[in-house]
Amino acid sequence: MNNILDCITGGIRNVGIVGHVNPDGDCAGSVAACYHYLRDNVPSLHIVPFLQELPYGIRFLEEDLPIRRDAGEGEKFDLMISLDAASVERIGAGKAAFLSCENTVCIDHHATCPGFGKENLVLPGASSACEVLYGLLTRDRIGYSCAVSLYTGIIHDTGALRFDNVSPKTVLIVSDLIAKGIPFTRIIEESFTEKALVEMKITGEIIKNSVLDEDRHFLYGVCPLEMQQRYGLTPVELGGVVAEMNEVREARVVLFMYQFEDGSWKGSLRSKSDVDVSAIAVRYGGGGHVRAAGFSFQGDPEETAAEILQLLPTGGGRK
Ligand SMILES: [Mn+2]
Repeated sequence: MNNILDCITGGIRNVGIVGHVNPDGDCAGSVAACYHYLRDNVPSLHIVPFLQELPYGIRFLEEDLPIRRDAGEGEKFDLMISLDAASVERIGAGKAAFLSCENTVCIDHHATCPGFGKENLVLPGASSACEVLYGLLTRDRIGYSCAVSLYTGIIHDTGALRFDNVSPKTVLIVSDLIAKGIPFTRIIEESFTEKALVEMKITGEIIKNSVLDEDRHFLYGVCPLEMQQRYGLTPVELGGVVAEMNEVREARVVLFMYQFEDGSWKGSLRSKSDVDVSAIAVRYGGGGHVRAAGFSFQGDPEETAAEILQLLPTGGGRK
C-alpha cells in the first residue's frame, strides 16, 4: 500500500474510519484527516468517522466531521480503516463494524501493533499515526481541513515537537502543513497548552499528593473517582495531567493512575530516561511507546505503584 487511494477500488462505496478508545489528538486527528482526504478526493464515497467523546481541547476537529459513536444495526462497510490503534482490542467507537468487515486497513506507529488489518502500514519509527497517514497521501491533494487535522495529531504525539520521536521527516511534514496556511500557533495553544482552571486545580492537588521515590527517581500520582467528582471532571479531562507530572525535575519515570466510573483504573507512564515504559505497560496488558505508554488495571493503585517501583533501576535509568 503506497497510497490510501489504492484501497478505494471499484466496488468500494461505504468506508468507515476508526481510532482507539479514549481518543487523543493523534487518534482524532488521524481519523479526521483520513475522512477529509477521502471526502475531498473521492466525493462519491460514503464515509463514516467513528470516534468516542473527544477531550475538550480537540473538539474543534468535530467541525465538519460527521462523527458517529456506533454503527447502525446490520450496517455494513466495504472498507474499514483503523488509525492509531495498537491492537484490535484497543479500537473504540465502530469496533463491531471493523470486526465484521472483510476488507480492513491498519495504519499505526506503535511498536506493539501487530498489524491486524488485511492491509497494514505500521511504522514504529514514526512520530504519530498522522505522520504514517501523511506518507499515504499525495501532497497536492491535502486540503485545509486535512492539514489542520494532521498537524494537530503530530503536535499532540510529539508534545509540540519536543519529544525524541521527532525526526527530520516529521519537521518537513509540519513545514508542508504550515505552508497550507493553517493556524499553527492557535492549534498548539487551544488544543495543547491551554487548560480550564479546574483542570489546573485538580492537577495541582494530584501533584501536591504525589509521591517521589528519590532512589529510583519515580514519581506517581493518583486520582480516584471521588476527587474527579469533587472537581466535576471525568477521566476524559485528565489526559494532560501526566505531562505536567513529567515536568518535575527529580522524576525520570512518572506514573499517573486515574479511576473510571466502573471502578477500574488507567495507568499512564512517562519516561525521561532509558527506561522503556512500554515494556512495563505490556506486563499489565497495555502498550505504547518507549517514553509514553499506558495500561488498564483493577485493584489498588498504591500496590500497582509499589510493583512498578520494583521494576525500575536504582537511579531511574540513564538520562
Ligand atoms: Mn499516536
